[in-house]
Amino acid sequence: MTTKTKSIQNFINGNFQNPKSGEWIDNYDPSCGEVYGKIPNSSTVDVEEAVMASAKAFPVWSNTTVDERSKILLKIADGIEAKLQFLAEAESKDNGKPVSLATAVDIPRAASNFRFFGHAITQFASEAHESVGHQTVNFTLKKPLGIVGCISPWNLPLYLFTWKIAPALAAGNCVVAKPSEVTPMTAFLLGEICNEAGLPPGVLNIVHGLGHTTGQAIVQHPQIKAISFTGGTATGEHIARTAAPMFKKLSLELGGKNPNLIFADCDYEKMLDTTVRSSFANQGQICLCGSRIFVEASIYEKFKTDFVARVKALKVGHPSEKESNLGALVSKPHLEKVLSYIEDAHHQNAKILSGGNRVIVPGYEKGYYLEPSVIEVKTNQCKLNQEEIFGPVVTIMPFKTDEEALAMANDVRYGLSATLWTNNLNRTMRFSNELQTGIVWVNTWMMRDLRTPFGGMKDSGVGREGGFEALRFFTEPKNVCIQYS
Ligand code: TXE
Repeated sequence: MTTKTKSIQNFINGNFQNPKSGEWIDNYDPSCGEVYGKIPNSSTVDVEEAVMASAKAFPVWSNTTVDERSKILLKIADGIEAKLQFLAEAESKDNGKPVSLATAVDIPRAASNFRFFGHAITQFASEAHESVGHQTVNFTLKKPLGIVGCISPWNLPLYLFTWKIAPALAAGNCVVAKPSEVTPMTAFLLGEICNEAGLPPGVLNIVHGLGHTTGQAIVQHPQIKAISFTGGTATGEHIARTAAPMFKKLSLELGGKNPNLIFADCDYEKMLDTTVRSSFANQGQICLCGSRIFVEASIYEKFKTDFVARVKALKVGHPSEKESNLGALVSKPHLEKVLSYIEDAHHQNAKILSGGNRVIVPGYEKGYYLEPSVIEVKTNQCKLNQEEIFGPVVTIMPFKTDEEALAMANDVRYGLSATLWTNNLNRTMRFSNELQTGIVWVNTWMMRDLRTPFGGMKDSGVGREGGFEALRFFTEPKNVCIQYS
């Protein structure tokens, strides 16, 4: 198998197969804007087959010893690592991200997800409660849910796909999963790695297709007990509406509009380096990117000059070139969406300080390249600060007091993460308590310890992934109360 593979297939019951309808969707290479493959346009029939395969595999998989499950997950991690370069190139071609980024971050992290949950399941203990005086002891069984659905987005394809699948499998569930139709390649390649690692047929089934058909079929299937979803907030709302009346467990990781709060007492150079990354890593297509930058007034002009100079030095280029800091955006519709926000900036009394234009990369003229863009806004209440753009676009504006900074940080519908740059301990503690976000980074960004709870407040979603939180989500706690005499 090579990254030049034209058609990818569904992975059901350990086999690769075409969609029953015989319908296919074009798969684009964002670096050149051309179709380079076909993916199954799966229907309810394919999803049904995947559910049947899962149902058949579940009794054995859920009773497999923790040691055995752990061993298989660790082998999958090894398999991903053994194909690091191959997978990184495939991810880059499918998504437009620099190969260097996929090699350093996406693929190693996908392996870490399997390795982490392979170990975590061996430590997933349950509590016992002795009721003294009643001669009873309670303990909690943690049963796998059965068949679960995992639906992932296009920005960090294999990274987020495995972030859901690994804990689901570790906990003894069987999985019907759908990667984004925009970036399906590495999920397809994972099937072979799972077979090589000895994952029994039917334990993981990967069905490709569109959200409103294939994804919808997964969400509404009565035998699928839980949905773990990462994607847009509007899609999350729709999924919640479908799944709630069926009383499915739901974990929704949705959009973000994260504040990056910069105080004059911070370590300036470290802040500047990290802020360039937290603004534009992965072309700004990470739900954790700090897209609203608020800077204390006393250093605002200096920051503006230094930041813009650093951003102008970033190189946008073909994802395979080592010097490219930014590759292509994921798709034409997404590029157009991001551009529409930039074009609208002048209606909002905002000023483009840097970037704002498409980049034409010689030899790849139809690729979806965009300059990293910095926009100065006058108010937090503008569209640029209130809506998730999800591209290489950040806004900057000054603030005078801690109270003003905190109020603006929280004045948005989203609540995923916040970054705080300060060396003041009292401010750190006050903001950590008051910021309405699921994650607060202080003097760092995107340092991920996989044991920590990951997720957002407000319209950024419900539930937490990561560590034992994920294993709790993918299990049903059952209390057993025994009275003795
Ligand atoms: O995501 P969708 P889109 C944000 C970002 C972006 C916007 C829209 O702002 O511009 O969302 O992106 C599947 N039932 N994020 O439209 O549609 C779909 O096939 C079941 C933030 O590309 O939410 C894909 O697998 N599934 C985000 C997945 O949902 C459905 C990352 C995500 O796609 C479905 C991506 C349905 N009815 C975008 N409809 C983050 N939080 O990191 C779609 N899907």
